[in-house]
Amino acid sequence: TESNAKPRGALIVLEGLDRSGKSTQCAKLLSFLEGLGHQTELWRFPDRETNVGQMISAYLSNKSQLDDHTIHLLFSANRWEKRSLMEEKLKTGTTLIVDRYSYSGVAFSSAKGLGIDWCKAPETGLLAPDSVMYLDISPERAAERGGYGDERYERVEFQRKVADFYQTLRDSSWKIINAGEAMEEVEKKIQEVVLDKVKECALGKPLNLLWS
Ligand code: 2DT
Ligand code: MG
Repeated sequence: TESNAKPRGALIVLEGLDRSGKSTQCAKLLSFLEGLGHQTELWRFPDRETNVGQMISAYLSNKSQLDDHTIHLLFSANRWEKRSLMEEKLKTGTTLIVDRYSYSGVAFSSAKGLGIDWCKAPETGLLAPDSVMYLDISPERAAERGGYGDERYERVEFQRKVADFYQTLRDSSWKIINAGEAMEEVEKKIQEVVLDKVKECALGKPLNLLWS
């Protein structure tokens, strides 16, 4: 059909602890892909621009208190409200680089003590990434990098728990990138992975759903 004529974009997700370098690498990846002429956008979750996102932002900066289940569902709702636009962008050929996704959702809430299956449930039916890259760094090493801000979750002991849940969540398709290496090395590794994926998607790799 007409709508299948255009090669689709790839859904690329970067995950990792706070201060693992995700945002820096996402920005570098965006200019790399744009430089090659690929239609690309950089997204991030939480998306603090929406109404739901503003509630999340207030919670993260300790301006509001919410039950752990409630904030979990808001993070999920924040992805659901972007789902149809995400699908449309991918299907019309835009590659999306996404800074945090459902894995952050599950890892952070599980680290607070919520059941992992309960955490995964509201993510079911969201679009599955074509590639998950995990920027691997120890919580101690991450904390040394200019330290944390004063948002919720930015504490070494908590980040250690988050790292354990990321371990539990990851499967063999994840690319584990050593984020302790020089920025340029990390950048090159990410580029290799992404170029392969962008090609696969353009050649018709089907878009899948979480968690299957
Ligand atoms: P940033 O510092 O990247 O803005 O993230 N988080 C994030 C969750 O607890 N659940 C989620 O679903 C997502 C996407 C990770 C702000 C903090 O929010 C956490 C760090
Ligand atoms: Mg942060």
